[in-house]
Amino acid sequence: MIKRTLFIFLIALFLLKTAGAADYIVIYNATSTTTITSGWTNPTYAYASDNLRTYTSTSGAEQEYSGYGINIPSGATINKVWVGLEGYTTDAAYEELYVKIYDGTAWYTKIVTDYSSETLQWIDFTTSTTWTPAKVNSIKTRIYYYYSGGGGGCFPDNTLILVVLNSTHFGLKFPYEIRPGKDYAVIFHPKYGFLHALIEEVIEHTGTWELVKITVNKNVQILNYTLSWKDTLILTSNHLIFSPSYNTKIPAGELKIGDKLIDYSLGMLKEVEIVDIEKYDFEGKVYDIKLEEEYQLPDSGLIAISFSKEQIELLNNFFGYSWRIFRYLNGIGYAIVKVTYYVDWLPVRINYTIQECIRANPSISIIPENQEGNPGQTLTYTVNVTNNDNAVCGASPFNLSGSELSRNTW
Ligand SMILES: [Ca+2]
Repeated sequence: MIKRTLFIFLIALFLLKTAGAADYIVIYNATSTTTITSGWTNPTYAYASDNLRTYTSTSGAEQEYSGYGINIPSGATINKVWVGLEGYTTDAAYEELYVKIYDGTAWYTKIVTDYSSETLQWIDFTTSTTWTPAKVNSIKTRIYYYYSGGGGGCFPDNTLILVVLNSTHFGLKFPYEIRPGKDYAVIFHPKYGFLHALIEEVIEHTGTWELVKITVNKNVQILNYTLSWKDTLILTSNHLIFSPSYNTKIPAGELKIGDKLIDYSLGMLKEVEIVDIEKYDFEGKVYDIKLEEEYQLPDSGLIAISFSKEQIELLNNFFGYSWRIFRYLNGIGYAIVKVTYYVDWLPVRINYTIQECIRANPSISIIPENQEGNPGQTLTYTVNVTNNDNAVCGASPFNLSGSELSRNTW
C-alpha cells in the first residue's frame, strides 16, 4: 500500500466582475419644508405632482425642502443627481427661478428654464460636487424666486403717483403718502381708457439701486400755439415700462434715446420720444406699488412723474394743490405687471449603482496531475482553488474533502 499524503495549498483568487451591478433610478419626494424668506404660498403643495401648486410673486421668496428619505447604502456609486421642477411662470421674460441643492455641507444653485405652461424639467446637479451616498442622503433643496421687473422696488421717493382724491378730483401723492387699501391709483389702459385701481400695498425697500432718469420731449397744440417742454420719470432700472418702440414692456434700464413711451397730456394720449437717459446709483428707499390683482394688466400702468426735491419744493410753494392737478395731465404712463411662479413638484432623482453578489462555482486545479511514489515517500501536490464569485460577495471559506487517489496500474 502506498501511503500518500496530500499537502494542500489553498489559494483563493478574487476576480472583479462588472456583471452583477444593479442600476437604480429613484425619485424621492420632499416631506418637510421650511420658510427661508417668506413669499411662497402653500409650500407643502410642492411635495407631489398633483396640480396643487405653491406659488409666489414676491422677489426674494425662498423655501427649503427636506425629508426626501434618501437612504442609499454606503457601497453604492452615485451616477447622477437631479432636482425636478414641475411648474410654470406667467411671465418668463423678467423673472428667474433658482433651484438649490444641499449636499450636507454646501449649497449649489442653478437657474431653471422658464415655461409658460406646466412642464417638468430635471436640473442636473451631478457635476456640482463629488457625490457620495452620504452626501446624497443629506440632500435638501430650495426654490428661490427673483423678479427683475418689479419686486426689487420701483419708484424712488421723489416720484408722484396719480391717485383719486375724491369723486371729482385727482392728485399726485408720493409713495409714502399713499394709504394702501384706501387710495385708488389712476391707471391707463389702451382699450378701457382710464381706470381706478385700488392700491393694495406699498412695499418699501431700502438699499442701493440703479435708477434711470428718463427725459421725454412733450408738446401740445393749443389753437395755433405749440407748447413744448420736457418731463422726467425716474424709476429703478429693473422696472418694466411699456414702449411702443418694442411693442412690449421692457426694463427701464434697457431703454435708449429715441425710443418711444406713451404719454398723456391735456386729455391726449400720444407717443413721446426719449431725449435723454441718465443712470445713477441711489441709496435709499424705493417703493413697489401693488394694485389689486385684476388691474395688474400687462398693457396698462400707473400714471407717475418724478421731480427733484428742489423742484418739488418750488412747485409745491408756487402751485400748491392745483399744481398737483396740473401735473396729472403730464404723467407718463407705463406698465406694472404681476408675475407669478407656480411650482407643482420639487422631487430629487438619483441614479446609483449597487454591485450585487453573484456566486459561481470555484475552479480547481491540482499540480502535478500524476506523480509516482515509492512506499514511505511523501508526494506534494499544489491545489489551486479560484473563487469565481464577484467582488461584492467578499471572501468565502472552501473545504476540500474526499481525496480519492487512484493507482495507475499497468
Ligand atoms: Ca403639487
